[in-house]
Amino acid sequence: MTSRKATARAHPNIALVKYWGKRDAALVLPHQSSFSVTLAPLEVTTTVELDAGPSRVELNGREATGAERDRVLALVNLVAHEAGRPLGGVRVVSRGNFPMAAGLASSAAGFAALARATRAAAGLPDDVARTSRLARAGSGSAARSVQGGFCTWQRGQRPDGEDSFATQDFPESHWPELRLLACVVSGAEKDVSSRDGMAATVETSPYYRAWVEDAEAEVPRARDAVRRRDLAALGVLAERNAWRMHATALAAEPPCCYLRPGTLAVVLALPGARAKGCPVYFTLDAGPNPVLLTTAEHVARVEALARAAGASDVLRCAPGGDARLVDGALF
Ligand code: 2P0
Repeated sequence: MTSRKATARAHPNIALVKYWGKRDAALVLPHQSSFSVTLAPLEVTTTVELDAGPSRVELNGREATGAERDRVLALVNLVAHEAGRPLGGVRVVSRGNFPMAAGLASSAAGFAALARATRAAAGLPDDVARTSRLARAGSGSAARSVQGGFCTWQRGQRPDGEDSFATQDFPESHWPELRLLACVVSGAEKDVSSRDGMAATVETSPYYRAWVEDAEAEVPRARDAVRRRDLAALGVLAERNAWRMHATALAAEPPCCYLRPGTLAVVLALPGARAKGCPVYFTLDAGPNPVLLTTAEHVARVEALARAAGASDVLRCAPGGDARLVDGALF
């Protein structure tokens, strides 16, 4: 046994080929593989202390309760199982450095940092596959925030999920000029969570099977575009994958619509910008706020374009590094 307390930091990620739908809700196993890039300088820092008296979980300055707290404690229980001993009550404090209104899931970075820190606090050796599987149990997309750069989360085949985790395809240094601009067009809380939206889509969308087949086939193509640092190829692919995810969700009963007028104002401005020689493409998660892909050279122009189309805030990001242990505990 080494430490009883550890702190880790991880970046959120944005999927270029999205995860949308679980084949096993309890184990968080997806129907299809997905592919993403981490977003620096956005990050979440999480400190975990074991044997800390009654369990307490604090997320972004407030006490977590109910399902949110249960998901954190369930992850700690999985670590106790792997360590082969009880870990006692835990204290968890987690804080992000980016506004929740940006609609970038802090859960991906949060569960990746929690998985990394809890394993370290329990004295378990660093192991990216195990950490990714563990993060996945907290929130699917967190599997892809354990390593930096560009990662694939393989759906896997096994019912126990042991082969469903993310691995890094390219480190952040592979494409340092790539920029991702998170554009805030609406700060309103979404009506339907990703978890509920994807469950409804799996159950009721007549397009769901086509979505799964298409997305699975897009992953190697997206990887190839990144390998070649081909923004146009990646951008076209990211846009069509986002449209297809939303089309599948829109076809659910009742329809699952994450688009808002401000979303369309930004994304419909992009073809005109491209026609004028500005390389810019979008992707869109389960929310109204688009993320724009461009290169360092064009960032100022793309930000101006997004603001002119109505974005109230624009967060400039670039590919980030691995989830890592850090000094500077939060308590
Ligand atoms: C993704 N999203 O691939 C997709 C695209 C949103 C749209 O993963 O239920 O918070 O905890 O596994 O990971 C958001 O869903 O869902 C998500 P759970 P998660 O990034």
